[in-house]
Amino acid sequence: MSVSRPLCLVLLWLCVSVTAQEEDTTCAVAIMAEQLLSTPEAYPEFCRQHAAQPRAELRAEVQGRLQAIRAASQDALASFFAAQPEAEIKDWLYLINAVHIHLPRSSLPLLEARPEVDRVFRFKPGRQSFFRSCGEQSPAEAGRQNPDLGPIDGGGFDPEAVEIPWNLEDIGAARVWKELGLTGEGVVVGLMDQAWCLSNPDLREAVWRNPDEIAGNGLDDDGNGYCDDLFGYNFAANTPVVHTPEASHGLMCGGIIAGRGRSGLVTGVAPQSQLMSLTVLGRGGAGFFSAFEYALENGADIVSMSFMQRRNPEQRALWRLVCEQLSCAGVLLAGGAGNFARKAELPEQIWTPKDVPCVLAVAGVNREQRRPAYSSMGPVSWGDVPGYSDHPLPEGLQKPDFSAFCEGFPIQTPSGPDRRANKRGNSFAGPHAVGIAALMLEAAPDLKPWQIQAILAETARDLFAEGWDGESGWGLLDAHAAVQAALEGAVGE
Ligand SMILES: [Ca+2]
Ligand SMILES: [Ca+2]
Ligand SMILES: [Ca+2]
Repeated sequence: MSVSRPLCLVLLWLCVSVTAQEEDTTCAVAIMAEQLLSTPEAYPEFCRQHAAQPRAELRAEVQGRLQAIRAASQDALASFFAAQPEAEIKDWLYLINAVHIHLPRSSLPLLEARPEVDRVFRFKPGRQSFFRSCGEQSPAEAGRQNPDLGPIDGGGFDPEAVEIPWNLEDIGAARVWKELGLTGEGVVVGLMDQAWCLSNPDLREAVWRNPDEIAGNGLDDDGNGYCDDLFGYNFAANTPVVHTPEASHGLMCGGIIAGRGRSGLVTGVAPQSQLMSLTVLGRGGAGFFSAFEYALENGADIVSMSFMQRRNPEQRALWRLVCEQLSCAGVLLAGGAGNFARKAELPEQIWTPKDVPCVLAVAGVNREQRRPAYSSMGPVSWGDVPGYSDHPLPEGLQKPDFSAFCEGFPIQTPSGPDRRANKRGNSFAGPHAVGIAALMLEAAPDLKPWQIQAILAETARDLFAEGWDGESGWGLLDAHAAVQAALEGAVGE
């Protein structure tokens, strides 16, 4: 029994030092100086100021503010591009105000010297990982297609008609379905992961569909910048194909969030939530920030992130900025805390983006509520990260946030649940938290991400040393207590 491979996935940053032998054109990502959150204190201050604002209203307001900030930077950089006709803009994001450019190497110093520009990252063309890939599709990818799922038949979810495995009972999800009648209905989860089997019988009705897009006609019918994106998008391969008929990490994680038990055995914490496919893993990983923006624009409430990036101070700062700005717009981010306890020393066990304060980092426990030896521990430090330098050691930042089950329960395969329960890793702890958050959002749709984080911490069942500890965080998640608190209006701090 081995830790499922992507659980210990290390996505190597593809930033390279460009040598004199390389071609004259290079690829750069310029991070603009102007951002919504400009200091480390700006995020907690934003949370305080917007605690009572309805989440949908907040989402629209923040999106507008972010777009206005980008527009101002575009105006300011117009003279640079007018003087550099060979510079080609590939994409411009607003969630983090940044532009992806191909330009002559000789123009780089001019770009770096612009007052509007904060930092410039140089990459090999086609190898940056923030924006969606602009590389050529491989023949294998070009031959793949999404399945025709046909119309959604609805059919509801009856918790009395399905077998419920121990993890869903012990985390308190079954009580939420049976006693509170909540199943995650109406909540959209962005599954930031590998391609997965959309035609799985337990999940096909959980597949989110873009209501204004027509698949397979080669057109961007809804004008959102993505052609044929009926189920989401594959940002790593730059194609709308998010399906694979094979078993995958994405399918296993999606099953823990939304598996709805058509085969008689339910696997999902929130069995009537929807899964929007945000395929970023593949080809080493690409398009993470483009995928966040897609999630925001297309209605995702939560993004599940069961992956980790190697820690790098400069890029940790970028991830923190983009995650905090997405949280300001009302989108919750969560994932497993990692499987590096035997491979790394403290405080290096919880990698990016689960080391970001607003991102739920979920450690793992087994059925006996013990910590497996691989489960990453905290705290983490931001003391050496340029632009932040907060949460220094010895106290550090309290990560993980809490714990969930990470092994010993049925996992989805393309044909349905596998009862052998032989997969393990914290990639499976994270989706438990995602599912509980979906139940909470059905109960209280205006809860902001930071309020969900606080309620989950307050209602977790304490494990190990009293109070927060570096092994389990605030303890084992309790879906029933968390949803009950959400219903009672305990909005957290
Ligand atoms: Ca589209
Ligand atoms: Ca289309
Ligand atoms: Ca404890």
